[in-house]
Amino acid sequence: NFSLEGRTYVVMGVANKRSIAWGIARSLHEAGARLIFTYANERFEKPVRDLVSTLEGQDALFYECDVTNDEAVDATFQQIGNDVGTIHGLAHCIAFADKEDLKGEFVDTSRDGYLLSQNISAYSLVAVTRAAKPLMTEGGSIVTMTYLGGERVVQNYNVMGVAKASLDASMKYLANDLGKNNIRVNGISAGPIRTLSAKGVGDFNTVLKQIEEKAPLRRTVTQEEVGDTAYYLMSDLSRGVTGEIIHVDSGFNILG
Ligand code: 0WD
Repeated sequence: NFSLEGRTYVVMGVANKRSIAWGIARSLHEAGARLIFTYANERFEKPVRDLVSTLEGQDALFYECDVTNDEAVDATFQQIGNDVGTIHGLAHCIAFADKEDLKGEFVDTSRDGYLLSQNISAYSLVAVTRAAKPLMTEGGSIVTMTYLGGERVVQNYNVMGVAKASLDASMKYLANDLGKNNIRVNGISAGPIRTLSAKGVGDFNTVLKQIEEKAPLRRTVTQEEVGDTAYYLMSDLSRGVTGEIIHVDSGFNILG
């Protein structure tokens, strides 16, 4: 039985209906999960609540959580613990870099720009995993969102590629630490999808077109397809899988 009925998952990073986090939320909802949403600041509260109100029968909870602030992260998960007790997993769908660092040459990246993207896009996984761990008393599954630009050079991805490399390595070290608690940690490497964050990447349309022309499946992927892989990673179907990166990218990563 691979239903998520009776399980609770935290989804971090819904900004709007195009967000990958929203695709994940819908897949987990359809599998019967109870959902908890966190957003970076109060600006996102109403839009996120409005979106979630479209999920029939979902008794969701909402919390503000700026992942750059350790106290905020700890306080959020403490509050979640008080409100629901045990959680069974967490979807980390958060990244940020200055737009000016997502074009031109990587060599021009400033120290501040580099550290900012590492802070929000990579260290945040460590901080939220540490805070969520005490709530995963029955074991659990943590899923983070990564991209091919962390494995090899992708034009314009620059500072975010380096942040994803750091995120990927952090995911593996966390998987090693938390395995003894029966908590699995994995990444989904999604192909390019048009979202708010993707707007910041220079020449994104060319990236999408390249997938349509060259990827084995000859099409881009959807938030729903990423969501269903997250569902697999949250469910017991994937119980032997940890420290892994699954590419949901129409096969683009196999090309030389
Ligand atoms: O092509 C794509 N869209 C891909 C995205 C391909 C492969 C991977 N990804 C990754 C992204 O790098 C990111 O890790 O998927 C994840 C989700 O990205 P998304 O769905 O493309 O982007 P979006 O809908 O913009 O959500 C990202 C959210 C932020 O939205 P805002 O509007 O605030 O930029 O990350 C969150 C925020 O909700 N976020 C934060 N959350 C908490 N604290 C923070 C913060 N400090 N900063 C950003």
